[in-house]
Amino acid sequence: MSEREGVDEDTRRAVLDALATGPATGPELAERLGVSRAAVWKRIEALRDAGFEIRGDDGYRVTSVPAYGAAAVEFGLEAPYRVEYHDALPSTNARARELAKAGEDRVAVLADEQTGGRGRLDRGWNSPSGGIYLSVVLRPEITPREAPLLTLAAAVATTRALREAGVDAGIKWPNDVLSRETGGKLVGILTEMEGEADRVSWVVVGFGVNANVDPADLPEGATSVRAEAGDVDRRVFVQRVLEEFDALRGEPDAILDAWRELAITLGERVRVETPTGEVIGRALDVEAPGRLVVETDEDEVRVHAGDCEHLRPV
Ligand code: BT5
Repeated sequence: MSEREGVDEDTRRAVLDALATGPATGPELAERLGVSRAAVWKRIEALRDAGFEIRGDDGYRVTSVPAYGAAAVEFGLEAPYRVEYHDALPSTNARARELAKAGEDRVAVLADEQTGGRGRLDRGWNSPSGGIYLSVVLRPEITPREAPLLTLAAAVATTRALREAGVDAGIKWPNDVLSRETGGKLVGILTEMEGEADRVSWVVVGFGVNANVDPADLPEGATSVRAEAGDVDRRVFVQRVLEEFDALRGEPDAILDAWRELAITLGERVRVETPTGEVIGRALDVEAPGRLVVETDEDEVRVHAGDCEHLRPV
């Protein structure tokens, strides 16, 4: 069950945002937000129930934030997303698709674990408790062709958050984030959408981050933040991902520049399995909306989608 049921959504978020900026008394909050004192009090009590410690002697002041959860991630979040949290879900992307089909926008679905996590091409995604499973619902004004840029932006946002957490992460085209130390996969991104030829109706961008989990619970070739740099504060990590992702959205040039800077694929010899065959050569560049430019023995080839493997130089 989500934490928001039965509570007025605007008041809920407004009280959280007001508390994040500093202490305020009940009457001050009521006046600033244009609601009754009873509504403010009800909201404060609901936050306490959700695990916040809020002192009330000299104006309400947050003295402790719960480790994880919807309100915990929304508290101090500098990006316009409502957060929905579940202890367990089959797949946060599946839940996000439901919300998208119901017309929602700018929702971030989070789960502590997934029981039916999905990768691309219907592959599975191991999702033990302690990882980060995050799916963002958006209704951007873009064409379906431009949607891969969002996947690149998601990879950039996660890589930045990982580096802030002390992990030496880099991006492998198109959407894997790996450890540059061990080569293990830390993050997978799955973008799904619905729309017509010229207009996207909604996009769901799903992030799977091997955060505070043991590599023994992951497939071979995977690593985790815990193994590379020690446990991370998932609340802060999710906030940073959402903030970086939101800042990049709608800035195609900034996305591509940032992607190039964080990529480990450019300059490498690669083998890319595409739907129409295999391409082997040197990865030269990435172009909008996410094509990889590969220099083969004969030609320069532009690859739209596929699985990419880095080869040793010959
Ligand atoms: C991906 O697929 O890398 C995209 C994964 C997206 C997962 C997120 S979690 C939140 C949201 N909800 C979902 O249901 N999905 C999204 P792909 O490139 O196809 O990689 C899948 C392959 O990676 C699998 O076939 C395994 O070999 C391997 N794999 C599975 N779980 C993994 C893990 N936790 N870490 C690293 N590799 C894994």
